[in-house]
Amino acid sequence: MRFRSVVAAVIGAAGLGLAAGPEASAHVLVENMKGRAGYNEMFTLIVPHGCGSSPTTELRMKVPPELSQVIPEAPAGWNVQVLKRKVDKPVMRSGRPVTEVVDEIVWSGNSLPSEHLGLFRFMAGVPNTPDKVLYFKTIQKCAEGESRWVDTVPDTEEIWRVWLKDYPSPYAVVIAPDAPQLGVDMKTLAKADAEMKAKAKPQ
Ligand SMILES: [Cu+2]
Repeated sequence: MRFRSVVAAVIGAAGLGLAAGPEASAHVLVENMKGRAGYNEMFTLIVPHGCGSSPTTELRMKVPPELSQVIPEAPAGWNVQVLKRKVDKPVMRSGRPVTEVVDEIVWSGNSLPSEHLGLFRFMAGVPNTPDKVLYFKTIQKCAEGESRWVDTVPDTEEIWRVWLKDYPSPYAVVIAPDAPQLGVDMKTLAKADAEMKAKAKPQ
């Protein structure tokens, strides 16, 4: 039962069409499980069902420290909170040092029936670290009980082995993109911008 329910759940969630039955253990995952290096990427946390048949009332998602500019969406009827934490050493974000980073995103204040699909989106800056696995450990609180999707595998193991765990953490693997997000690298863009401004200056 166990292995088949994992496969059914993943196929259900990935296909977004097939919601796995309430008897399958609940899974939360990141759509596509990928993030393009250097992109401001749109991520979707997929909640294909609750804790057994109990509806989901809160999602608390840990944000990988490598991500920058994390901006969540509040689906209709849900509250969203961005919890921050102080960092010992300032880190660069958007070209300037910051001493606080986003730590968790909390969606709450609503009830998602177990037989309905929930999509919780956020945008985030993906680090330029291809092949890095970013874990989005998530605590799914339900009207009755909770599911802690926090199991991971060591970097030395293939990521797909996380599906052999009881409560696999949602994750996304950083991949090398085909092209820069804006279709041009930032250096070339900055140079063109400087040229444009120089031309515009009254002689
Ligand atoms: Cu599941």
